[in-house]
Amino acid sequence: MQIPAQPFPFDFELAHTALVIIDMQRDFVEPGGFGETLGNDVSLLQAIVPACQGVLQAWRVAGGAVVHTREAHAPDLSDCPPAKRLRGNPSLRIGDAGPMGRILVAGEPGNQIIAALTPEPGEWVIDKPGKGAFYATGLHETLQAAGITHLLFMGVTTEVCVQTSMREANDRGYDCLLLEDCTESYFPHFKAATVDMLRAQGGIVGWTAPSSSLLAALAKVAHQDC
Ligand code: C5J
Repeated sequence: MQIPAQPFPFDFELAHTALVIIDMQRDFVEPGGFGETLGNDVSLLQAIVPACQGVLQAWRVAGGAVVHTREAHAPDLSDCPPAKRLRGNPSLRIGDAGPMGRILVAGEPGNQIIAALTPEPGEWVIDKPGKGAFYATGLHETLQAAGITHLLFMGVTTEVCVQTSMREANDRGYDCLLLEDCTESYFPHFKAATVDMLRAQGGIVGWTAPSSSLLAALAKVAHQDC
């Protein structure tokens, strides 16, 4: 399959490609969660949910592999270095009681993936203690065992966990594409800068494309299969 993308068309085989959905968890996306409590406008993140849902649905119909990640720490915070915990907003740190349970702690209500993107059986769900999806998760080994060589990224936030994960993947040899309208930041200028820098210099980290390009390619394949 090939889709129009920047800086040039992106080629991939469905059987060797996974859709990676980064941290679409309630605490970041929903009103009343951690993100909003810190003063962020979560409506920016909520705005991408329909596009993410559309891609996820089409990707599932096509039979592609799906990875969901959550930024999540063990309840005893043994996987949260003080260097991470002690930065951020001192009034609400990782592990503190927040409006939807303990902040970024596995199993808490706010740590769950939003209902619109609930993982289905057979999809990989990765709890990651870092910003990147590859640090201390075994994700690389899982993808290698499944023969995955190409990754399509969606999720939040663009300049933090999405960008970090895409860079980690690029360094491990994956061809990566970011779906531009399926990722967002609390800071729109950070998203814009991230999208620009990822695809700069001939695709130094990877490719970017609107989800409509992917959907059109998937629809074409579905039509050929009929
Ligand atoms: C993510 C964050 N998921 N912004 N986390 O980007 O701290």
